[in-house]
Amino acid sequence: MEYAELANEVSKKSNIKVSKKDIERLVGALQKTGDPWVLADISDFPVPAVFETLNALKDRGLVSVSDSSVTLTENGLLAVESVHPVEDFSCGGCEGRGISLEHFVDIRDRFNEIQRSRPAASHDFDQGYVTPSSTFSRFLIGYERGDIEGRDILLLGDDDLLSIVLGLSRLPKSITVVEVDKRLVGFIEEVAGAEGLDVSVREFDLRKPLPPEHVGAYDTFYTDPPETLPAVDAFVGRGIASLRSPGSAGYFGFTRREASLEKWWGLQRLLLGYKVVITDIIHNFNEYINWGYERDTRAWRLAPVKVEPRVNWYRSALYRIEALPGFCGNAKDYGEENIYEDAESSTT
Ligand code: SPD
Repeated sequence: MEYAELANEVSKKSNIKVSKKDIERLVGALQKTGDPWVLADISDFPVPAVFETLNALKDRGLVSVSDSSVTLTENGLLAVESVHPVEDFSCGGCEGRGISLEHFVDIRDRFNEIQRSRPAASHDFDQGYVTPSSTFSRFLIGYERGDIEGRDILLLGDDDLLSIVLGLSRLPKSITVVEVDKRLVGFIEEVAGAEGLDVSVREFDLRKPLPPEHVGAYDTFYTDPPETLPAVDAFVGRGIASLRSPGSAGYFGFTRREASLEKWWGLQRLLLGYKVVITDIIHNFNEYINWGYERDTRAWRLAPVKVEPRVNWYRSALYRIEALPGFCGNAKDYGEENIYEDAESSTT
């Protein structure tokens, strides 16, 4: 099979830049699973393009599609014989993040308990929150890097409830949350009251520039932006604007499920423009719990097989950045603009 030609065809049809390497990963994944969501996960390119590729493979008679799965045909099996199989050699102990979960176990256990009564993911705000282990690991890596203890920390959006883990640790100097969803503001305030945590929460829409008291006021920020470049610019750019000095650090998630490598390049150019440096990118660090409104999304409409995901399939990399002398952030006002969707989006 000519993978480069197929990549061009899919790029044209989906309006998403797809490479030969992307197609090879999908073909490798087809040798392991027929579940469309797991295929999208391990193929690591945007969902609309993954599903467009499956359609193209079907047209060529290389896969067949049933009510529940996608399967390589006999011709398909012959065609993919020479492709590198997709393997998962990640460490079971740390769930592949490279950070042992066996520290601060009392905090981990208390957080696991508290988050059980959290608000459900809201479609209105494109929410899809991460597993408690992912949230806890964000705290652990920040602690390991010296970005938590004695630090002023800003969370730009907190549907992952990191403020509660930080509060339980009692290590930061201050914890501030800006969050658009009233339900989450209420939940975090309620937990903070009940557990005696020092967390300040403010309802805020990140399409607006940060109020002046938050600019240049923090040592560390965390955020998990929607995946379009304008949204990343708004969330991460505001995070950078909130940093105090060179050496201050930021953490955020960025996926391949809704972002091609072209978009990753756009993100990295944007970061370099703000004069921050990328110190870490940890593959598949964040694992998202299926959000419950799958059937109302574009991904569902495009899926060649209409089965609900049986396992968590949406993951993102964790980026860590550090500010350099001369760094600057984003103060643009996006008004009511819809900055949350583009050709690569599919879970909104
Ligand atoms: N819309 C549901 C899934 C949302 C996941 N968002 C991930 C953001 C990563 N930056």
